Amino acid sequence: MYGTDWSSNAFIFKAAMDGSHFEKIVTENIVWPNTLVIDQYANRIYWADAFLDKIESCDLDGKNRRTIISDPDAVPHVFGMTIADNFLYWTDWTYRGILRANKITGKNITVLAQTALLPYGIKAFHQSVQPDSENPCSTMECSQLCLLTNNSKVGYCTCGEGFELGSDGKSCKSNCGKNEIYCGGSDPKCISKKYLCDGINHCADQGDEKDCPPRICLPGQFQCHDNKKCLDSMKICNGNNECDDSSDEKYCEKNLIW
Ligand SMILES: [Ca+2]
Ligand SMILES: [Ca+2]
Repeated sequence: MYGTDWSSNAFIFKAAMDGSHFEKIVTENIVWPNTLVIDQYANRIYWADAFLDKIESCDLDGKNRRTIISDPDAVPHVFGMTIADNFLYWTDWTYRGILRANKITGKNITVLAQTALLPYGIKAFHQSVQPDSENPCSTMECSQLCLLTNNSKVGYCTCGEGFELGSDGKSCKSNCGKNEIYCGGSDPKCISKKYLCDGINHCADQGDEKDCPPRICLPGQFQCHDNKKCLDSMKICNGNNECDDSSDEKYCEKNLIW
């Protein structure tokens, strides 16, 4: 996968589909990389910089960088971009429109349509931009996640936070912390005990709202476990014991997983 980052030191990165092998491949002369697109046939990436008013391209390792268009009048504020055949198509906030140009020369810039509001993303839908390829995950029967390594022909099973992989290498077992409860149903996960009996269903199987004392508080409010007080959620884990039984400060050290 490829992505852009808009931090004070903007960059373009590549990484394997499991997040490993992260590498910044473009770090210089880049400010507001709004959009990035892969030309799968030419093995190149294209991006638009809305601060530098440029569209640039490089190969999949960040080498052989080329400027395709550098012209504040032609590309004043690109937002989204896509590629099909020999053309780059993009949206521009200053033009409020959809434009295109030759992807190699950057020439023949044409306004294809104007939009009433600011245009955001743009995608090309065609068989040619979604070529068939083998998906190693399709036969692996992972119960939660299947991730590709940097070798796109190899996948492996893994589990979301709060779970660990079973000995069969496919199934996932819950591994909740002591201040968490296990949520079952269609979206299995671990959640903090803070969300037990707060009047809002956090678990797909509603397990966090079963067998609760009668609610006297509004949904989303924390009901002290002695059922004497209702607290706004901001008062949970704020370091002050607002409940007489301190139950608002009981389950606080573990990070939350929604
Ligand atoms: Ca709840
Ligand atoms: Ca508190």
